[in-house]
Amino acid sequence: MHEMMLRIRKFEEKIADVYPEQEMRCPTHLSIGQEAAAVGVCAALQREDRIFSTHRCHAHYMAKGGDPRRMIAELYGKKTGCCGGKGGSMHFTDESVGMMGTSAIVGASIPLAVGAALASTMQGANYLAVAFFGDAGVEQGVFHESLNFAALKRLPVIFVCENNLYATQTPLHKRQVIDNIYQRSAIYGIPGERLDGNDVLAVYQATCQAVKRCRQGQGPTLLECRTYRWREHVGPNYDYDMGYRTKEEVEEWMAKCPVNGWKNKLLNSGITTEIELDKIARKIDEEVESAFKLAKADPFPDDADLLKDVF
Ligand SMILES: Cc1ncc(C[n+]2csc(CCOP(=O)(O)OP(=O)(O)O)c2C)c(N)n1
Repeated sequence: MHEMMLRIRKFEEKIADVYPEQEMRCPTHLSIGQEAAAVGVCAALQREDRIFSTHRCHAHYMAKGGDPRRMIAELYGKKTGCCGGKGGSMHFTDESVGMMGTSAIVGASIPLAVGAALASTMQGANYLAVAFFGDAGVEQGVFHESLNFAALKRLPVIFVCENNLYATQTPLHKRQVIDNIYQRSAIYGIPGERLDGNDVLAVYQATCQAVKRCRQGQGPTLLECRTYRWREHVGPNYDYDMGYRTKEEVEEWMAKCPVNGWKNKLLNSGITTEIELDKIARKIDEEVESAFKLAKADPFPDDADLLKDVF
């Protein structure tokens, strides 16, 4: 889990570094600071399990086993990208690892995951489905319809709300009267839990429980992972100057960095050493360099194929 969180962090930091070069021609929403939710959840899943994501989908794709080299090619709009260069940052799909779809429509991942879980049940298949969504996703009516239906049919679906406290520049308390996302599960008769979304182990353990319930036919679970995005809503920069949050608040959350927090726990418990972790970090640095170099050199889609697989 440490390696995957660090991989996500380093790939996204590199995206932020090169984004101003204007060679990535898609908007990009970074998850720097939120890595533990993606990694903790996906570590509890099997390859055949299916996930659905949002505009902020890089971390989910990598955590589910997606190929970062194909991800970077996608951001550069190249033929070798996970959607042939036609999806860009907000529309990753890769059936080979169960990344079934991402949508920039707030809340859209929720009914899609419920549909996949219904299909799994109807087909007698073993896979379960996960919907990742932000705290604004619960403001969509479809959140309630989906939870109700999934609870009623006891579908194998896990609802994962990454509550980073903001929807673009609007804080949670200006949009919702009560700060109780996880408790909304109760009205549909399913379990709901609030987690420290920066604690990868806590997220992993809660997801394992939810997975168990799905596999035993006990139906859905709602997990609210409290976390924080360090960079601006869309784009590579820090946004202290925008006035909707303070530098102090961002720094407070940076001190709760999910990557460093877990790294320190591993070191303090003697499970690993600085030398081992340095080796992992160097290996990832090489992956990053190679992925960007190859992706930049890759060809764009052929003109004749531009309308293929576009819907
Ligand atoms: C249905 C819909 N309404 C509005 C938007 C514009 N929009 C894009 S992202 C966003 C906020 C998303 O916040 P949240 O779901 O909490 O996710 P986060 O960006 O914090 O990860 C909004 C309102 C949209 N994409 N879709």
